[in-house]
Amino acid sequence: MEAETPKAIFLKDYKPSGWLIDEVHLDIALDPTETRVRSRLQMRPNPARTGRRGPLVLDGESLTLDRVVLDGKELSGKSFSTDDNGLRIASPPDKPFTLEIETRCNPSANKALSGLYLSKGIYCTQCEAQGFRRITYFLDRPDVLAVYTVRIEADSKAAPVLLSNGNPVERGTLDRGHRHYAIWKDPHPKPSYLFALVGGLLGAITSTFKTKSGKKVDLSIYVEPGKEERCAWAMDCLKRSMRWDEERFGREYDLDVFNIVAVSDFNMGAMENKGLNIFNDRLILASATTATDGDYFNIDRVIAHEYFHNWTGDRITCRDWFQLCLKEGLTVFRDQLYSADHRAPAVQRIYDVRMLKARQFPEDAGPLAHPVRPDRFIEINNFYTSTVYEKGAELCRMVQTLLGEKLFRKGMDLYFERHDGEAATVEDFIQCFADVSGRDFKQFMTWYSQAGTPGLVCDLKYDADKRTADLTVEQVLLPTPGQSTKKPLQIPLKLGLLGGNGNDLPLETKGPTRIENGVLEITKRKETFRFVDIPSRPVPSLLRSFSAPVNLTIALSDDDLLFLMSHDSDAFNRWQAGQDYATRLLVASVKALRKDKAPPDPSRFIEALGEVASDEMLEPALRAQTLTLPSETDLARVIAKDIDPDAIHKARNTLRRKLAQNLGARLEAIYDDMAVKEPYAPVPEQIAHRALRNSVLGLLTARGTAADVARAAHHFSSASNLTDEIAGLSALSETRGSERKAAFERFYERWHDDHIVIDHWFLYQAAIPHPGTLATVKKLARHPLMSLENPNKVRTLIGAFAANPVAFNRPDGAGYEFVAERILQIDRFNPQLAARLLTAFRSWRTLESTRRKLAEKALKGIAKSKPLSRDVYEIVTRTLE
Ligand code: 0A1
Ligand code: ZN
Repeated sequence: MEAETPKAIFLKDYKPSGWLIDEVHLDIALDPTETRVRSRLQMRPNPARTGRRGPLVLDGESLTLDRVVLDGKELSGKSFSTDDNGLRIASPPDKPFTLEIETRCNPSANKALSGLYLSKGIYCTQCEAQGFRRITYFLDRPDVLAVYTVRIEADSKAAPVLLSNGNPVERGTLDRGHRHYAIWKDPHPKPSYLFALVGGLLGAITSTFKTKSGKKVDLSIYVEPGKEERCAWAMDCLKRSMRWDEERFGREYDLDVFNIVAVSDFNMGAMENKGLNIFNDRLILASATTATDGDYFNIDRVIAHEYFHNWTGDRITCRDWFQLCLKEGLTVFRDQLYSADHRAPAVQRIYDVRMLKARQFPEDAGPLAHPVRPDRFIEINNFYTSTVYEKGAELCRMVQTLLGEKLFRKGMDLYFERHDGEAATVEDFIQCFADVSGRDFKQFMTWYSQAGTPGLVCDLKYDADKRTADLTVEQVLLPTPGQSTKKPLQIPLKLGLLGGNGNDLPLETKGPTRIENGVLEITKRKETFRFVDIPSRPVPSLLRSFSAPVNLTIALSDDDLLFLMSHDSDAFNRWQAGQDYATRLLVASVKALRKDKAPPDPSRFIEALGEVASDEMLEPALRAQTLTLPSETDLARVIAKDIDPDAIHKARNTLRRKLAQNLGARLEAIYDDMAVKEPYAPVPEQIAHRALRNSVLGLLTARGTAADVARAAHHFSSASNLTDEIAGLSALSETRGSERKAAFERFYERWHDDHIVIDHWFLYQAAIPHPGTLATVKKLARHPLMSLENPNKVRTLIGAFAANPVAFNRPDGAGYEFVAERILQIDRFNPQLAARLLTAFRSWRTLESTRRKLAEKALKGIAKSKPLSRDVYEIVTRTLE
């Protein structure tokens, strides 16, 4: 908690560290309340740091200091001092020296889950971004790379498993077997944020992997004893990830062992500590009855992500925290490519884009907008955002689109070769692509420094006499906080022009326009491109595969959209056309509702959707995506101001009901056709069938006849896997009868002993789109299985409630008040989690005035509370600015 107003740190102030640490020896004696840490550091002045060096300041927080020894001599109290932020040694030698420090910390008291803490009796660490300083005094910054040797000592019974980074070196017993120790050595220099340690009573599954050069690697996944059987999928994902990185990027693993540990209390999804990844257990444990297809997919994606960090993050790390996207954007891009190789690429792209638009676009359009590489922060933990991760990935993808896959790979090879073992910058990364291609990336760099989603306003004019089509493209770059004027960007616009029969016309441009593989390069604020030899008025298909993170506008008629829905050769854009049509109808319906007017007639859209849904030539996964209407949050984003969440909900639900009423027989046929007869397996074909069948189930249940509700109830109770069970529960959660209550009761009885599965029970109750949900959530907040100290539980109940547009935005403001109170409560012990929850308020200014005022009142209440963490202080002030 901060006594003074917290201060921002700026990218422009970056300076290399005055000292370097080459070697670290840690000796850690684990104890629940008094863990002793002895650290021996081989240090030297940094030759890269010119000018006066001053005192040596080591970062440290919540530590008890017992001893400081410099080159073998214990320092007296006069030669050093400590405060809340660290240890200061007044005059360190101007040559290499050894510094020994002995401290204690208290893992049981650590509810912030940063540093060393206990999760259900397991000692574990989380050091990114600045958790290492809560374990020992250190130069806790990513550009200080050292080789670590770690000795861990603990009670043999309480912590039979002792793990750290790198390779195991030695283990042994002490105190007649009551205590024991293990020594680990990591030969790869790494920054402190990649340090990890685990100690506890854990079960494990093991396997081996042979790398492409024939080296054997021992793989282990450690979990709560008794849950080993649920690790098979995670192990399979790990091996596929290891193989994939060899084949796709030529990256081989570089230690004798690779360990994964699953813990229940974790602030994020997982962490890429060198050779010892630590995971939120919901992203490891899976079985047919305890994990949904979505869970299986996320496990695969996150295991891959953390594994890929071994090269993009660990071997090459970040010079400073402003460069976070260097490892995160690139690693997300790599995990997206991996996922795309495991399912239909268009389905993966739809998934990526849905996520980007749902999470990043609202961030970029609101008070928390920041560049992919921010230039200032108060608390770095507030910048693990969708902008850094997902938009960061889009920037890497654009580099690939501009260069083509081959050159992109060449650039990546150069990056690995040139910067291995270094702490690099975004400039270093982009330079590699400039060097392999001979192209200039100067304008491209603006993507890293300029916040906000560019608008791309397009217009196509056809001239039948000249047989030309003129495409005008204008970039609309609105101001964002701290950036009032913007520069035009370099935008790869992938496109096609569809002729009368639906085929792509050859793209011939006039003049020096760059168009390669259907990609037009936009560089100016406004520009017109002429396509020649066009026999008849074409229908434009723009931004194919979502080739850039922009908001596209082009005036297309309903007929054009229907034409694209059925003919576009780009599967992504075929789906997009359906979404655009639905959005158009829904936005018009919301307007009509608020003016008491009749909504537009959706029958042509419904008919077209029916065609796509039952088109057996189309992959079921794509059909399922097409049947999923834009979410209420998507619609709010498009409407952008004076938002009435109730009207949006009503418009969307009405369209869903009409869809089911008009397409009833067809949907019922799909429901029957898509039933999976084989035993459950998380394979693409089954997943796609379940996805289509379950989205149809949702629509049919929205129709609301007794038979529809009975279908959902039967779907729920007869399910043989969690995917179907949850689909049934979710469908019933929006109905009003006794079936809903019975289903939630039954689910509770069945799963109350499983701390992961029961989260669905909390979540689906918190997500019911009704003002009464607040009362339910208040009651659930007092449920014995609920705990604000567990981040998953907070996200699943409070987070899901805050993401429920109708309930959170109750017109009386009680939803805001409830969430604001929880934020303040959580901020006392877990600032990161509190600050993340607070981002639920980020779109408050777009609400209609009554709600806007109430949200503002709740935010101001948070802002004036004392004490506030740096984390919450930063988010609340930016949100209100
Ligand atoms: N680097 C991890 C994410 C992560 C970030 C911060 C954490 O604690 C504050 C934990 C994990 C990743 O990208 O997976
Ligand atoms: Zn990551």
